[in-house]
Amino acid sequence: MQIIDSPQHTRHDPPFEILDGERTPYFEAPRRAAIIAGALAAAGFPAPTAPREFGLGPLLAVHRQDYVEYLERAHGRWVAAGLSPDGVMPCTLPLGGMAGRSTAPTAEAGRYCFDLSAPIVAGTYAAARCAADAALTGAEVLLAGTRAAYALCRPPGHHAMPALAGGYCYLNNAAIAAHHLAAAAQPPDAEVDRRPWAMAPPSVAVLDIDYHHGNGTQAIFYERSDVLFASIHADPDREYPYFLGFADERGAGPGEGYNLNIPLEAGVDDARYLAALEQALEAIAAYSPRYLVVSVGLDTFAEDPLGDFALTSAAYPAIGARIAQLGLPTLFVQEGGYAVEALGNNVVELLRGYES
Ligand code: SP5
Ligand code: ZN
Repeated sequence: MQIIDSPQHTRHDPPFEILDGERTPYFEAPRRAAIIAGALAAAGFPAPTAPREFGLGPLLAVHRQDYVEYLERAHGRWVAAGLSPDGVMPCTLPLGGMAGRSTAPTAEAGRYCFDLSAPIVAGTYAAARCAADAALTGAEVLLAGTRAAYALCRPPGHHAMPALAGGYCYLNNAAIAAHHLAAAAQPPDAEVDRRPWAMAPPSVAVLDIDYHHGNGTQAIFYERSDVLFASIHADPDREYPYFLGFADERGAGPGEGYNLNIPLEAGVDDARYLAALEQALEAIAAYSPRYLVVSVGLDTFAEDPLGDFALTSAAYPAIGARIAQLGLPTLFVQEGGYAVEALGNNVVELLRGYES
């Protein structure tokens, strides 16, 4: 198991977010990554390697260029206009046909963000680029033939849409890595081997085990058949992100049938969760991908302040072991998890379960 960290992450440290109408200290804080890194070291995992820099190319394969350019300039423009140095946050949203053309800093903030949990501070862009590079470095580790890698990405990514930030996410690290793997795997040579199954395109599965639905990853791959997205999460009928993640979202066009959502009720325990995981992994096995990317959220833990599942720490080694049974080269990408006192141990347990 190769570990890749994202050392620029400390530059992203927004003071607050607005949750259910209340100003709240920012849950997705730098100490999360420090705690995970400390727990991995204490458990004897190899020392993390630094990400290599990939440039903009792999980002622009899943994000719109004007959005990435916005992320880079947003904080500077905002502060230059005399707005709060605490960070860029929308306050007027272009919904219901109010498309508009305004280029005001506050208008841009609304155009490129879907909630009040993704403020942009001075170091956000550098941190997000570093996290995406960590995921890409993990993808390269798999392409080089190593069985598994863990990218300690911060900020996380799975809520980030092609041109929208939200839910602590700016660049969709897992989607960027999954696309990189799908693009790198060479299609079989039809001239050499004409068997129908040998002509199938190389493919990647993304398994999202964060408590929240990975709306960004779903949206990015919704019309594609070369990346299967499977997600187990709190039912959006009661939980964030509310507007995506229902079971009837199955993909569209050429991607129809390549999106699997398993929304769950409150109070889900270890056994119930493992049964849902079984369903997701059976779909992934039937798809026969060449690589697996796992969006790892530990906010399924019973003590998590944002979740309502009831998983114990004993669930995580079982989840890791069951994922390992797929026998696929696997890239773990860190997403959420806010019960900080248990977060490091739960990541260690998941990865140990995978390696056992
Ligand atoms: C990466 C990730 O896990 N992002 C999660 C973002 C969740 N933001 C909104 C959460 C809604 C809060 N309502 C529940 C409050 C429970 N006290
Ligand atoms: Zn989450």
